[in-house]
Amino acid sequence: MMQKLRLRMLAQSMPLAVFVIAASACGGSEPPAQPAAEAPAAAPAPTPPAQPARRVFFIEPQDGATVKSPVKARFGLEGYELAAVPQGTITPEQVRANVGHHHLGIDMDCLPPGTEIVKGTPSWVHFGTGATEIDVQLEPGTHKLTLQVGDDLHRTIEGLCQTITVTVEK
Ligand SMILES: [Cu+2]
Repeated sequence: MMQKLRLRMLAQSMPLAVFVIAASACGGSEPPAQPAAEAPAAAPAPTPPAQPARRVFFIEPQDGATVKSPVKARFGLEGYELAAVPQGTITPEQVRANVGHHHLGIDMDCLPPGTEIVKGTPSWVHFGTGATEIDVQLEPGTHKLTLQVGDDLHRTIEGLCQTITVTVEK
């Protein structure tokens, strides 16, 4: 008799207990849970993998300058690492990312990205030691000078090229 009564009381109090737990879980955790759940979802959206600004440029001569031969040319590079080409044979797997060296094209245009500047091409000078200047012998007249960065395999890098025009006096 007593056991039956106790069971009934338990059964009656169960729904109330469940309700109280649900209410407290809802009311207690709701306000802090919302901002916490939104933060990780919103964070990646406004920060795409930003490429650092990079450029290669002539420090001298100036574009359009009138100069005398030999012409002192000096090169600047930003947002990219300048380094000498390693000794020996380099495999494509050994090419260092975001590292390159200068190439000066005389009366040449920028080559498309990924083009190998073959060594021994007369119109292109490699600066494989990491050098950043040269005295160039130029005939009198107007000349195009192109400065282009290549990787360890002398392959041109996208966005790292500048062409200027100079006039060499007699
Ligand atoms: Cu090169």
